[in-house]
Amino acid sequence: MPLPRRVARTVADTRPGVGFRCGYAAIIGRPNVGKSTLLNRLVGQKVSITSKKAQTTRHRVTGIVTTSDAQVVFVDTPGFQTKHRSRLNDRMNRAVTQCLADVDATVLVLEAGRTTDADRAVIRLLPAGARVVVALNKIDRQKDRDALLPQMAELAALYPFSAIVPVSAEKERALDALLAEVRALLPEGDPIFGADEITDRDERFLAAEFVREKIFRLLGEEVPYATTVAVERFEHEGALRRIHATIYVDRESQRAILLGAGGERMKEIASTARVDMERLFGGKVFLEVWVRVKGGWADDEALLTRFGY
Ligand SMILES: Nc1nc2c(ncn2[C@@H]2O[C@H](COP(=O)(O)OP(=O)(O)OP(=O)(O)O)[C@@H](O)[C@H]2O)c(=O)[nH]1
Ligand SMILES: [Mg+2]
Repeated sequence: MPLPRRVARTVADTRPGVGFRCGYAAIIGRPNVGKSTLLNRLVGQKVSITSKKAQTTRHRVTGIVTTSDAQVVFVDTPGFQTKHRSRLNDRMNRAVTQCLADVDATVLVLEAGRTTDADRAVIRLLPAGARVVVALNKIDRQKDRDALLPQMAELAALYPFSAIVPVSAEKERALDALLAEVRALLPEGDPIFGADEITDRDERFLAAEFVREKIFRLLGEEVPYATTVAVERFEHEGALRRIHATIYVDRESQRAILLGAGGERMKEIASTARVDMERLFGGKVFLEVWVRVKGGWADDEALLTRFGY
């Protein structure tokens, strides 16, 4: 799916013209470094799901930031991963490399204080001549700021980065400085999206993602990775949205874990997902969630395509 290059019809609150910059910026990095948290904090709303577990993000998700002098279309990507092989993981890694070729700039997210082999594998993906800003994230965990200097020196030797900015996505520290560095790498041009647009993903996609987020947050280590979510029906009834979602799992035993005793866990997944939907969509949501077993879905090319991967 190519990134759209359309020109917005009406752009309120912005002053396109001389000095206005606009473009796409990929957010890449190994799993769990805080890419999606960073995207959400830059945008000011949750458009990309997050959790403590690695490999939460599975799709390319855009988050649009429009200021008086720039529009940056950030593209969150799945954590690039080198350990587990499945067709799903192959697709996710491919989404990262394709995205790198399509964007004007890249934000490489690393954890402040440590550069791992997995980080170095991501740096090797960077095309020669790419414009890349490093976000050294989670500085709130870092007591000693001087400890970042050797890491910054090592990074500078690995790739000619345009800038290295220590930030905290969660505590919203230095995000303006990061945004300014990204803006400087974009071409001059008019905005692509309207000033009030925050993502190019539709409500149907976001609804499925919010359900998936709760599974990642509420369940243990196994089930989230064996799970995908599809929205089967999405209907508007006046101001009410009526949404029917299905959670697909790999095995029967996982269905029982998802449901929990008396269906309690399922109820919690659905009710917390509904709260997120109502907040983002700005209206009441009726959400019904079913669980189905579809063995081997993560290695079935036809099913992966049907599930939007
Ligand atoms: N302390 C601290 N934690 C953070 C910060 N940013 C993100 N996190 C945490 O890091 C964990 C992973 O965050 P995500 O945003 O889901 O990470 P990701 O890089 O998108 O992960 P994948 O999608 O799995 O590749 C979550 O528990 C976040 O709360 C930060 O600035 N400080
Ligand atoms: Mg993510």
